[in-house]
Amino acid sequence: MQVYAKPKSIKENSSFTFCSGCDHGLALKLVASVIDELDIQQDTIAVASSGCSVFLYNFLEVDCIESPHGRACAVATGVKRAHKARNNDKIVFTYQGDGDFASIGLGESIHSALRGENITAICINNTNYGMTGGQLGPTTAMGQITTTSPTGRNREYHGFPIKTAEHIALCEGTAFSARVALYDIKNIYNAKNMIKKAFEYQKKGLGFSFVEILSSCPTNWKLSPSDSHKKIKEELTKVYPLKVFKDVLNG
Ligand SMILES: Cc1ncc(C[n+]2csc(CCOP(=O)(O)OP(=O)(O)O)c2C)c(N)n1
Ligand code: SF4
Ligand SMILES: [Mg+2]
Repeated sequence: MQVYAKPKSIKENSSFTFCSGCDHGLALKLVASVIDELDIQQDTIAVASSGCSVFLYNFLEVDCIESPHGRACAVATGVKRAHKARNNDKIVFTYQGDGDFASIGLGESIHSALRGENITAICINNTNYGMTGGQLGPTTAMGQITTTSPTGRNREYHGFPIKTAEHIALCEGTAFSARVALYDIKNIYNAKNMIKKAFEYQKKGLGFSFVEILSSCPTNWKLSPSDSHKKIKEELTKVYPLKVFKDVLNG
């Protein structure tokens, strides 16, 4: 299993333009490795959205389509269904931020899962609106300081964060829902396996598959890359446990 070699599904001569230490690059590399391993590069369509995840189309060597903020699962639904109707089934996946998937696009996301759309959604949960300057997002943890919660998220003013993978698992149309992280080698390998499983379940036609990736945003967290991973390991996994929440083929 290759993790560090350049996958074929990453564009030649491209170098990631994410901030130093950002997990977006690693997450994209894992997605590309899975596409290579499943030999589906020619049959895959990626749906990008707004936020730092949008740059996927600069790096992934697969067909990509851009969607408005939050609407990736709706666009993916249309792309998947239109190809299927022409007997030209494709592997269709979204690559979205937490603000995108779980706030502005929550309706599209949940209803795609409820309908059991046979697509895969990958959500990069960096606990803030990264691209726009680190504002409080739906997944900002209690007490977490952001540019719009300078004294920390609190129950009275902001309410509680959403546990996305758990919510998606509750939808009857969901075939697979898991949360992973990328702070060490063991977790990186596990993340890759979970992404692979999500794509395989789509290939089998089992329904909506979802992987939430706990990811670093060193720039907005104002932490070094290694302290960002420490924060994920020691703080965020307590709020957001790393787990498979639903797997229709394994109980
Ligand atoms: C309809 C709409 N509203 C707001 C924006 C501005 N906007 C662009 S990126 C972004 C934040 C994205 O945050 P997230 O989805 O968590 O992705 P991240 O950058 O953290 O990876 C916002 C609010 C937009 N592009 N379109
Ligand atoms: S703002 Fe955050 S999520 Fe966006 S590229 Fe920089 S570190 Fe990554
Ligand atoms: Mg985000």
